[in-house]
Order: sequence, then structure tokens, then C-alpha cells
Amino acid sequence: VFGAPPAQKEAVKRDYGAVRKAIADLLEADEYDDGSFGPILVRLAWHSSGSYDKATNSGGSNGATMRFSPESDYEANAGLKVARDLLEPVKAKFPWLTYADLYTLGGVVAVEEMGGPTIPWKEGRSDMDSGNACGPDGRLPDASLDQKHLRDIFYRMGFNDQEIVALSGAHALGRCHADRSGYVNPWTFAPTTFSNQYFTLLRDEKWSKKKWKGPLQYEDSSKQLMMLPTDMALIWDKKFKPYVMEYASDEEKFFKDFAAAFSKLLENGVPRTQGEAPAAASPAPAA
Ligand code: DDH
Repeated sequence: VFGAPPAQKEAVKRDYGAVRKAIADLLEADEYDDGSFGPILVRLAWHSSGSYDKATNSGGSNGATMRFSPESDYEANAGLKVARDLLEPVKAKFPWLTYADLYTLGGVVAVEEMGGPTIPWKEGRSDMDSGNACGPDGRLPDASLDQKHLRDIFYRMGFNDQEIVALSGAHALGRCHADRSGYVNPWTFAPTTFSNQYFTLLRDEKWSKKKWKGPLQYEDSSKQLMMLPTDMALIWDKKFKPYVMEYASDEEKFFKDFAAAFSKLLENGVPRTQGEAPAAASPAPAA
């Protein structure tokens, strides 16, 4: 009996393992910053996603709208062109891959390659083809502000206090650049290793105001490290502080909570049919 021909097999095998490898191969760079593009890829994934507004279900990683003006020019996104340009050859090699999936997977691979936890991630984001869908400016946190601002920004995305502290632990990675944010220096002594060092330093170091003409930031006793006002808010606020102390003494707990919160961040606003989202990205219970 001759029935209909078997459904055409998808012409291109969507090999995400090969994509992950291509991203991992880009990370090491002796001449760049502290020797890795990992931190800036994490920041790209975060800023692509952190534009999410739960109330209106707008913004977020779906769409990869940061490729377009005005979002590409928002002050908070200064410097991220480095990360977007870095990923272009990966997009060229795998044309079926969306930018929105690439920008989020870039952060996931970077965290994992720098020694962090496995981050539940799933493909399925689509790309917008213009800047019409860019969220408004001002949805990302302003480092000069306080705990009230942190809560305004992150509650808007659907996060609770524990998740705010866990996500902030990403500042174990990377550094500030005077020409991008106005701030200088890294947060930790190992800025290309994912660890709980951000929390141990917040807990153990004596942080004082840096004496300089730049924006208010804090420095440790060696004067090599930094904290932003919003970082300091995590130990000054009595509800945030217990999580800082917990993550400083229990790196495994930090890794577990970071993986869940970062996965949720990258899922925010991504249209999914029920049961389709990666397991750990389901909403965390309220604190
Ligand atoms: Fe951040 N971040 N971030 N951050 N961030 C900067 C760099 C990096 C704030 C401000 C700054 C998160 C939260 C906050 C990373 C990841 C994450 C810089 C320096 C500023 C300023 C930029 C520059 O000069 O190049 C503020 C404020 C907050 C907050 O209020 C909570 C979160 C949630 C993440 C995350 O990934 C989950 C990373 C990585 C960097 C290092 C980038 C680099 O180039 O190195």
C-alpha cells in the first residue's frame, strides 16, 4: 500500500552541541581584559533579558531587539557591541540559529566554561526584524542607586529578594570599564572564574569610598577591587544580607540558586507552550 511519502526530514540538523562548542572556542583571548570574553557574554545575555516587564509581558530575550537602535544605544548597553560582534561568526556558521537564542546561549556557555553550574536552557526564541519592539530605556538597574531601586527593577521582572542576591553573584565575573560605565576595576581577584567570591568579599572585606573624581564606588583594602553602590546595598539591607551570608558560606547553594534564577531570567517573555520551558526555569516560590 502506498501512502503519503514520509514527512520530509528537516533539511538542516540543528546541532546545538556544535553551537556550544563554537561559542566555547571564542572565549579565550589573551589580549582582551582578563583573558576571556566570557564575562561580557554573560552580561550580553543578562541585558538582552533584563528588559522584561512582567505586567505587560514586554521586553526580554525574545526578539534580540538589542541589535537595533534605540536599544543598542542605551547607556546601560555601552560596550556590549563587543559581545554581539564576537558572536557574528557563530550566527554565520549556523544560519538557522536565532540571535535571541544565540545571545542567551552565549551567557550559558560562558558561565559553564568558567566553572559555573549547568544552566537549564532551551531554544525557541525568535528574532524581530526592526527596533519597533525595543523596550523603553531605563529598565536595567542604575548602579548609583539603592535597595529600593533594586527591588523596583527586579520585582518588575518577577524576581524575589533571594533571586536578586543570587543573580548579583554574577559580579564574581568581569570588570568595570571607565569608557563604558564610568566605573573601574573588577569585583574579585579571579574575574574569569565563576565562584562565590563576590559574596565572601562582600562579607569579609572592609569596603570604603574610593577617593577619586569618578562616580561613587567602593574599594577593598588592596584598592584593586570594587563594589558598586547597588552591590553594597546587598549587605546594608537586612532582608538581602542573610542571602549574602548564606552564599558566602555555601558555594554549592549559590550555584544551585544562580542556575535556577539565571535560567528564569533568560526565559522571561519567551513564548512557550505548557511544559516546554526548561525544568528549572519554572517560577520560584515567593520568598
Ligand atoms: Fe552587572 N554590571 N549589574 N550584572 N555585570 C557591570 C558589569 C557586569 C550592574 C551594573 C554593572 C548584574 C547586575 C547588575 C555582569 C553581570 C550581571 C558593570 C560594568 C556595571 C556598571 C560595565 C562596564 O563598565 O563594562 C547593576 C547596577 C546590577 C544590579 O543592580 C543588580 C546581573 C544580575 C548580572 C548577571 O549576569 C546575572 C557581568 C558579567 C559584568 C562584567 C562585564 C565585563 O565586561 O566584564
